[in-house]
Amino acid sequence: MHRLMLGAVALLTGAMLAAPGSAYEGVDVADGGSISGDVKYQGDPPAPAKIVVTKDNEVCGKEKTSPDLIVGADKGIANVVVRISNIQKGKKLAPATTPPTFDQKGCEYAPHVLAFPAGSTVQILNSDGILHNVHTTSTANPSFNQAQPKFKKTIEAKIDKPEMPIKVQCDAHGWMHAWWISEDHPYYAVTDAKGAFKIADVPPGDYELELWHETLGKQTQKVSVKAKEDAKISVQMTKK
Ligand SMILES: [Cu+2]
Repeated sequence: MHRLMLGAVALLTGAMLAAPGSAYEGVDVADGGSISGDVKYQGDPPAPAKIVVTKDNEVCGKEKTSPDLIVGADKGIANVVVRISNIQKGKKLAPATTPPTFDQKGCEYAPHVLAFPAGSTVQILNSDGILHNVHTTSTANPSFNQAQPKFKKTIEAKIDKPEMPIKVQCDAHGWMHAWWISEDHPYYAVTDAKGAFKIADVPPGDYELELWHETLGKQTQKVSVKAKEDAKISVQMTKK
């Protein structure tokens, strides 16, 4: 290829990488604040859905509680992804010190929502000793589809690009599903069993928080973070 053309291609590639919204810049954050709080169900939550198990009962049991909406005793909602949706600059997106782990146990995926930095290699375990399968529906990343027979204790899935949510399903057990969240910045959390979350080391500023739940959908909330202070957020979500 002509030298001039190569130069033009390099320029074009550089311009594409610098497109707005795609470039997150890692910097030192000395005076960061935090965002913490909880996500609660507004109104009376529906009774958890039950799933009748018709296969591999000796390992999977006879009945499962659907993981698609888990509301605790105080109405805290588990498995809500809470993330800053408009941050351009902040602490570096460091690779996880221990790789994200995703298990298949009692014919359920654990955790149900797994968030990790893009570029991570997910360690997929099979604690059950029966055949499972991990099948993702992806758009930004290649779809991953691999059976995991009992003799194969760990398989790996490298997720290079940011993408959320990535649905994960087991083709052998129709009720088994989960979500992977691949992030291009480190400001995200997944609510615990009480609906609580915390996001730390946020540079002072005004942000938009995005909350996503698989059956309750998406909503946003503005938040102001001050240096070395905790911004408390309480959000309610409900079925639409
Ligand atoms: Cu399975």
